[in-house]
Amino acid sequence: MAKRAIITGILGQDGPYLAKYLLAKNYKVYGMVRRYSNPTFDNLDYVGITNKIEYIEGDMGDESSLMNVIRVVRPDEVYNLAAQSFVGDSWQMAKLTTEVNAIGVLYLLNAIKYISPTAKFYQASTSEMFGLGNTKGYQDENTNFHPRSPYGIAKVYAHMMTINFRESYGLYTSNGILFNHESPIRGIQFVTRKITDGVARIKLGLKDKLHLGNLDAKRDWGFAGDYVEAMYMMLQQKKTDDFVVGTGINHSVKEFVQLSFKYAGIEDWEKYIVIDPRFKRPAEVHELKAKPDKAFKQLGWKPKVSFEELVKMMVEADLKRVKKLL
Ligand code: NAP
Ligand code: F7E
Repeated sequence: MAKRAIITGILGQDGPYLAKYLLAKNYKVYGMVRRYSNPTFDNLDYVGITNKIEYIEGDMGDESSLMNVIRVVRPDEVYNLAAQSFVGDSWQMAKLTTEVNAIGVLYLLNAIKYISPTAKFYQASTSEMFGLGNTKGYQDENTNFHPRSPYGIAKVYAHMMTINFRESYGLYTSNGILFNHESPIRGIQFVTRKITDGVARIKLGLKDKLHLGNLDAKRDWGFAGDYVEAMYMMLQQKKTDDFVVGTGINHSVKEFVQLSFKYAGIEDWEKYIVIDPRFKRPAEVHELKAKPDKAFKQLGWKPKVSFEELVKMMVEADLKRVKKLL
């Protein structure tokens, strides 16, 4: 019989890539969606699987809806990707971010514990939990957490609760501590998509300037399509565990900007950039760089798409998309 997987956050960036990966492995994939007035399936359309998913309603803020999802699906695997995932908004929406990203995970773990205790659980943890954590120039599974945003703080709660359900009740629960991963279907607020969309609009004459915040921040950026493979691999291990997933190489926002303009054929990029305090954060995470040795060794996972290939892929996709608007 086909294995059954539930993906929460199916309409976001990672959900469609993971669903496509699991469908290729013959899983029956259920996608949890919250109630919408006007749902958009654009990201699933982009990867070409909109009609291959079974949709089920549920909201991370509503415990009984999560109980119902687990009761109806009786999953073998649960991938919890749902979140208020934009760090920048989490100061203005700290309570909502906590309810969805922290308490929602407790609800989901409880639903699994009571209804489907043999289901394996993947939690989307994040490098934002490290924040200013002790660093030797990189972060790995032993690095301290010192989150800098309500987003990061809520994710630490969910991370620890995921470990606690493993230790207290013997559930198969695993945290993937993923560093930034991007793609042509990345949300438009995140800096990479904001840049590649902005560059495409500038190139095609629809925009004059690109307003950005801190250009010196450094991130370890990889391709989302590669990272969902690590999520799957974590749930296939004999022993449940937590893993850092990243490329091990970081770049500044400025480097991302320069390269994006270069791929669009624009050399004098500086004249298009406006440094805008509205996009600076109350507390910044200045630099993140993964040391993903454990994932490389234990999971046998490796990223395939380089930083340069990622930027090129995103610029080309946005040029194509923006051309259709002309
Ligand atoms: P994303 O594009 O923002 O997708 C998140 C999804 O969660 C959206 O589809 C959203 O639904 C859904 N959601 C939000 N609130 C919800 C609620 N109350 N109930 C049910 N669903 C809700 O995020 P992503 O980039 O795919 O990331 C996936 C997960 O990995 C997130 O948990 C994120 O925090 C974590 N993460 C991401 C990265 C990264 O670099 N991408 C790195 C580390 C960890 P709507 O479509 O309705 O808004
Ligand atoms: O910012 C700087 C900003 O919003 C990256 C989420 O997926 O990855 C993501 O969080 C950096 C920050 O991603 C702008 O200050 C400069 O230093 O693209 P971002 P993030 O905050 O790293 C982690 C791993 C997650 O878990 C999250 O869910 O870029 N930056 N200027 C800017 N950022 C934005 N958004 N907009 C700017 O104009």
